[in-house]
Amino acid sequence: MSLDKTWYTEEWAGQGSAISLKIKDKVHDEQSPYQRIEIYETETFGTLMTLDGLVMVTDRDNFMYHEMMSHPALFTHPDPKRVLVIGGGDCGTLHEVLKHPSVELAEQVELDERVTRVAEKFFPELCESNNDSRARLHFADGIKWVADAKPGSYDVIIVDSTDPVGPAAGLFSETFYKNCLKALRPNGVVVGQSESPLFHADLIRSVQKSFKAAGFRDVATLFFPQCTYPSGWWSATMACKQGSVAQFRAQDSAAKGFATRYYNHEIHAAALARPEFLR
Ligand code: AAT
Repeated sequence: MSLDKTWYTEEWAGQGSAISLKIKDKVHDEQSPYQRIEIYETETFGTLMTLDGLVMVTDRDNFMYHEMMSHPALFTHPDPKRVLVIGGGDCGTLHEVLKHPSVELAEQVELDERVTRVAEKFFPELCESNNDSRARLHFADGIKWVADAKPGSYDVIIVDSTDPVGPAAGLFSETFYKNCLKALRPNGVVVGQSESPLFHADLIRSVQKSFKAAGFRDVATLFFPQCTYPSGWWSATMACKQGSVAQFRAQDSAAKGFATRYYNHEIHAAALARPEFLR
């Protein structure tokens, strides 16, 4: 339901709250085999993509999400060379991953090819690295991809998925995490978007428990702002096969030779601090 037709409104189911963005125009609307993909031009957040009526990405604030989904995991791994991104069809996470010079291969496995094709047209800066010789774009189910992966295929797995309903539900399960553990090399790190700390604390606890039950040695949740996602506050939960997720290459991070707009080594450390209600 919209306030009126110049506003895009996403009601946050069961939370008695919503976000509204003032729109100038709707520039694309299609039903793919998997979901409805809509693109709006907003007054103050640039281009907006929604999937089944839910905000996926806006020009103005996607950097916080994409940077926090990638750099903490990549600076936790001692030497990330082979990276798998599941979902992430707008290619924003892939773009961040490819900023790391150690990365030799970055594979993205997105269910819906149309999300990527539409992003190439409307979010060209997120898709800027799609032709990097290290990037491989596959269009397939990430759950099956990981189940079928050769053991020890990846150093880092990033699960940049939609909310835990429909085809993404299995990306939040212990079985999937077990398959991630198998697909990772010995120093492997996995990170998945884990929804809003304020609205979905139970989901965060269950993701942490499932990573542990799947056999990961250590688990931690990172917290960061994401103003167009439900509650405006978001999380990513990271787990490692060995060592501790609190240990990261802080010096390398401080001396990173690439630009970011949110992430830095201090933000990384701060994002690992747990609010009292989530201890
Ligand atoms: N980069 C921020 C955008 C997303 S979109 C997440 C993507 O996950 C979608 O393009 C969707 O098609 C894809 N996806 C869902 N299930 C699967 C699956 N099983 N295998 C592969 N890809 C999948 C993240 C949005 C966060 C939402 C916040 N409310």
